[in-house]
Amino acid sequence: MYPEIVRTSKFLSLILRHQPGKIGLALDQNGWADVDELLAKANRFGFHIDRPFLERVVAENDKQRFSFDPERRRIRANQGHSIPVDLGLEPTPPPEFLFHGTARRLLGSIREKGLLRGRRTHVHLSKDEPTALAVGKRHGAPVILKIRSAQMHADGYRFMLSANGVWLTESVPVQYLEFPDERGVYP
Ligand code: HQG
Repeated sequence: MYPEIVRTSKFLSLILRHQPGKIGLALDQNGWADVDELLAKANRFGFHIDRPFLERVVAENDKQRFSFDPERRRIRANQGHSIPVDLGLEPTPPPEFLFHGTARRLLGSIREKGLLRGRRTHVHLSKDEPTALAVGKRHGAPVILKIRSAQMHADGYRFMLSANGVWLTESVPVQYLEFPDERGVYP
């Protein structure tokens, strides 16, 4: 993404996922912010965005992190929230396996506790290994865990698919995780 789009995408992620109050904004219970209000408050805060540029940030976003409502009057983040919002996503049966990219140094804790959502509302899972690898690299030397998601679903765990293709669940107990050996092969 063009650097100014990256910078604005990061700012919008902060405001629309974590800290709307930083610019005096409030999200509704479904995570929506009024576009005119967002633009006015961002500008007053000193972060300059106009409507055409916002349209570009949404359209050209590498991960399609944001959506407009059908009238294009409101905007929200598609996933990644730490504040509780109801995205209205239907529980959806996942594929047989999903993947989670993380850092090697976190494996001890993950082996003990499974995957926990931390400060976000959900654990985020990827549909393929390349995507999981990119997520894991954000945290350090990466490792990809394989999740027996169909088995989890059969055992009563709920999964949801975000508007931008990220799988969300509340936690992944350790018995559904497969850890790769040193060659990256799963047992
Ligand atoms: C780890 C990005 C220790 C977990 C990505 C991860 C994603 C544990 C970190 C989205 C643990 C949380 C989310 C345990 C989990 N002990 N560590 N028991 N359980 N962890 O950033 O999944 O670019 O909150 O493995 O692409 O890395 O922002 O979650 O390493 O879709 O749009 O705790 O954020 O998208 O880190 O990333 P994060 P994530 P955006």
